[in-house]
Amino acid sequence: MSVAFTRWPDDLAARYRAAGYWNDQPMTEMLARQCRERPDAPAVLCGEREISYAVLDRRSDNLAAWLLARGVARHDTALVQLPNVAEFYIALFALFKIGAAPVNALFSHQKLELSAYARQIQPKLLIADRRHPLFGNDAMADELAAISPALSVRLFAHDELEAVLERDCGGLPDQAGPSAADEVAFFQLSGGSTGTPKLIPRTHNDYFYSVRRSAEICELGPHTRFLCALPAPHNFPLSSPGALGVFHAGGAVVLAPNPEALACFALVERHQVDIAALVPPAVALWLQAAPGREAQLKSLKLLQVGGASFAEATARQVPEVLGCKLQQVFGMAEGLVNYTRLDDGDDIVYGCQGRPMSDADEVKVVDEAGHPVPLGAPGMLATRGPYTFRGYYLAPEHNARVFDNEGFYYSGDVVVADERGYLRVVGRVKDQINRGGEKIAAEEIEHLLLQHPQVAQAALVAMPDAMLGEKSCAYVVAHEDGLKSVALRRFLREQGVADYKLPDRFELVDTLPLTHVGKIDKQALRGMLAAAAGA
Ligand code: AMP
Ligand code: DBH
Repeated sequence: MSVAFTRWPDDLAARYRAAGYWNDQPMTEMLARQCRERPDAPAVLCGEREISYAVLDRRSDNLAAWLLARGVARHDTALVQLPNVAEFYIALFALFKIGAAPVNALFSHQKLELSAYARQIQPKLLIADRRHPLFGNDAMADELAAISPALSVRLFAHDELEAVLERDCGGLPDQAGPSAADEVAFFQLSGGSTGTPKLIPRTHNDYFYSVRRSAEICELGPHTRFLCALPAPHNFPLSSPGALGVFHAGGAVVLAPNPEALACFALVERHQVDIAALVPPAVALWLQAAPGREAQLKSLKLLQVGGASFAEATARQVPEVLGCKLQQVFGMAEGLVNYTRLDDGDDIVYGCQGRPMSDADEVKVVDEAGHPVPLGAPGMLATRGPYTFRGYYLAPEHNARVFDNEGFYYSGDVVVADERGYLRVVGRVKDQINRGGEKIAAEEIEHLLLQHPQVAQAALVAMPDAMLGEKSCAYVVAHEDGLKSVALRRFLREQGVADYKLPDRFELVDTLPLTHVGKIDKQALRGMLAAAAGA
């Protein structure tokens, strides 16, 4: 049986096909085409390794055949956690080739996140890395197998996986073949605003379109050398236009383990990188490190910045200090991606977050009652289109809250639109902290804190931070005096939550402010933090 998910209504699906947005091809097609046109061109540059399209294809065949022989097949699911290494893309294509749909967890994810994903997709396959602290021994894999009784195949980097990729399978067996283009290709991760991390089903049709259109807007081609320094599974460096956009265009992806400036500058110089994607805090580090090192960055033509609010004053420094053009990107793993265009004027490029990439993106900016606000006024962003999902996986109640009856998704962003459709992100209504592009669902951390025997009440809110834009602060009411923030931090870590979700600060208080309906007044808490920061 295929993976169940909320589909687009027939009339819209027909329209997206008729307009050519959906072309009913699986994403394996981009690799097949490069293997015909430029098999020996580099696809991935990773450390000292240069992996050509032919090798990417052959190694993903080898893995696909190995998986098929072990019973992993069409419509199965997989949990994959790899760092920024070539094997990430090899595994992705291998899974596409056999029609198995992965969740690609971030390498920073820990027990809680992985368990939550496993619970939802019930994977048959686990691909993980022995160098991750969770997978040094088999305890975590066993735990995942207890959550997902279907989990029968495990494969680990840094030894076994590479051996499987090297073992020549002599061509894919007949039963191989991707899932239909209108079925789930993989699950993207949501930054979330609820207690459990949510999954976003992405089909070949919708994702491939977003990749093709993104590659076109960013003018990628066989000349492209794209630096992927953000976590590879993230929607931005994967698809906006990201690595998949590069593969579609026949260029090469240069992998960096992280956005650290000096190491990235060296890679830019060595591989003549012309486009890179960063979150705002990483840009700040690059801006600091660049003076005196301009020569290393000479090949860089375009810096894409997205994931969190980018201050206009910082944005304006990009061309002068880094010697390249800026493109702002406002996207979401759920779908809609906005870009400033390469030929947009300065006021647009520095002053807003771009406009939707597709003519078929429908965007509404509405008030609390769902009525459109006047142009230029702030309102909630709602959207639907050929690559915006129609529902989180297995989350009917949450879906009922974030979709309206026309199928528009409410992203939780507050935006201002101008008459040309350009958007400025000015606020947020979702209960989320955006820590320099890493999203934290307040509720997830509050639930964990409430499991501590000493904690009576907990509220996580954003506090302004010069570097990250926002950090997180946990307000906690304890049952008794004497509870320490170190104990709370240790408790959260023991629960197995990713480090970036650990509160940057704890405030132990006697009471929490309440709204007139008796809910915790986060607005007031944020006000208290802002006042403290201003003082
Ligand atoms: P996610 O749902 O985890 O993929 O995160 C997407 C969210 O990140 C958006 O809904 C925005 O809240 C935020 N975001 C992404 N890009 C930008 C940007 N350029 N400026 C401000 N916020 C952004
Ligand atoms: O933050 C994001 O999720 C994001 C940012 C830029 C994204 O998903 C994207 C571009 O595609």
